Amino acid sequence: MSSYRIGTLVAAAGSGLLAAGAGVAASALVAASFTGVPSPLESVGNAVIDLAPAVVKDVAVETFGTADKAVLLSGIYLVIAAAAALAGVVGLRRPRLALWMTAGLGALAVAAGATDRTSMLAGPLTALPAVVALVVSVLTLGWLLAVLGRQERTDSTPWWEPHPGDDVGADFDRRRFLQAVLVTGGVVAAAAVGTRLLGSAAAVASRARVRLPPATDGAGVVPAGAELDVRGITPYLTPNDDFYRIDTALSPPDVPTDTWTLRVHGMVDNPLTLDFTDLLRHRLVERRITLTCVSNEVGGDLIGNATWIGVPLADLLNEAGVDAGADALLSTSADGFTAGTPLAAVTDGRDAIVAVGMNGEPLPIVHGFPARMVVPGLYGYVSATKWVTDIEVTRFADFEAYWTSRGWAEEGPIKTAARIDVPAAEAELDAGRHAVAGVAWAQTRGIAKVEVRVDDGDWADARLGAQDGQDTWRQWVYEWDAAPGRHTVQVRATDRTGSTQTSDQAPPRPDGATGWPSRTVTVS
Ligand SMILES: Nc1nc2c(c(=O)[nH]1)N[C@H]1C(S)=C(S)[C@@H](COP(=O)(O)O)O[C@H]1N2
Ligand SMILES: [Mo]
Repeated sequence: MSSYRIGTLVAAAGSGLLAAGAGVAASALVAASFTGVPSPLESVGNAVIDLAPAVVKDVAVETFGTADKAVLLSGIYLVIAAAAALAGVVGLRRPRLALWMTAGLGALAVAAGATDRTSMLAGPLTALPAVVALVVSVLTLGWLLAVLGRQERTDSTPWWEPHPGDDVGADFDRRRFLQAVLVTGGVVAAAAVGTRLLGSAAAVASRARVRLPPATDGAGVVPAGAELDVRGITPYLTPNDDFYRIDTALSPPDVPTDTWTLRVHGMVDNPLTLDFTDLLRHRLVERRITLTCVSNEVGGDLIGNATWIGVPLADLLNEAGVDAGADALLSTSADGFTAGTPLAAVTDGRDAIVAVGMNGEPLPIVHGFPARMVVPGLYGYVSATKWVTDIEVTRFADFEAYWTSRGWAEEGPIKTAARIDVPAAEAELDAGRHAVAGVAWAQTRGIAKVEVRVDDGDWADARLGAQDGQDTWRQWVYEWDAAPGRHTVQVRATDRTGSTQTSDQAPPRPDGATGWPSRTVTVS
């Protein structure tokens, strides 16, 4: 068996890669030139996320944390690159087969694009960017193979066994091929730059124009003493850039205020459709509320505390007039995410809001611009819909929301919990006084007590930061006189209903992790 020359293989595989690159880049540009339309690559990623069994998703999140999306995208890139390079090599003897392979890849993208729930295009148009990917990559590969002088071989030799003469030979027009490579590469680069510029351009420009009116009902200043003077403790208020993010879609939808509306409908007397100006004409309240993710592990950092400005959800529901018999809100985002929230949690007097501001700014794009829900006391997956466009008053019996259809509990009240911020795990400390400190939360109930113990000794009360609201976390600190040796410190919180964080260890699924956080350190 003879083999191809290296130069031939590089030219062929490179042609495959360039063709796929052209398809991906052109289609991303087409997608970015619409508002709220994912690129086919993102659609494939979204399809993988939606189709992946829950176990796989859990393992991915556990292994890669919030980098799981980047890992997924890189994986998709690698698979496409491998398939594209292979198609190029196949094209040496079987150009037609290579084009079919490329079209097959494109067809997968078309399927993912057509079914992408995050797309704001409707009907057959949804698949448009992916169709562009298919057409551009097939045409580009056909062209590059032609420049390489490839002819269809009809003999029965399989494509991986080269015949004499299959190699790119002396008759090969090297200059013409290099020109073709440069042209294609240039188009790919230009498309990539254009895509970057277009990205969430509409939402970014729209956000820059938003001026939020002051809240009629402010949050007041943070009480003195809510922020403890302890090095390494989590700041009382989380800056927007440090706020954790959980998204089911690969990139945030592009939702400028002028295309945004919020529908409140379903089991109501007067369905509402509000545009952004209508929404801002309502009573605006400002509240500090700690948001928590159900996926947060014991001691984890999927939690943040912010000052939100928004319209009380109860006001909107009163305006719409809720029918007796409804027990749930089904909220939907511009990117197709859904959450089911107990109606009672929104009408029992707590500060559930449709938020438009976060820490004194319009909502950041990634945190739901122009509007999101925030409901104190409920994990985000059942309440905190970002880019919210639709709130249906309904019954739990009549729907399944995004995460509840994937094995998570229908209702997600936040569990009472504490977290240790300092000392760091496996820290090496000098003997003497050290702060053991962190945050504790029990939204809507409030934190009454945090206790610390060392090496299974007696529980001792930590000092609490001043009480702000019941809906925010509370800092705590315990002054520990550390003796030499290896020690484990543990912490547990008690809320104002008297219920203490349980020692039973449970994973996040289905309704939130439990257990006492601990840190082991060495003192010398
Ligand atoms: N549209 C949309 N809204 C969403 C989500 C999402 O994936 N998409 N994730 C939810 C989850 S699980 C949580 S914990 C919070 C996180 O909000 P953040 O990303 O602003 O911190 O948003 C909720 N709202
Ligand atoms: Mo979450």
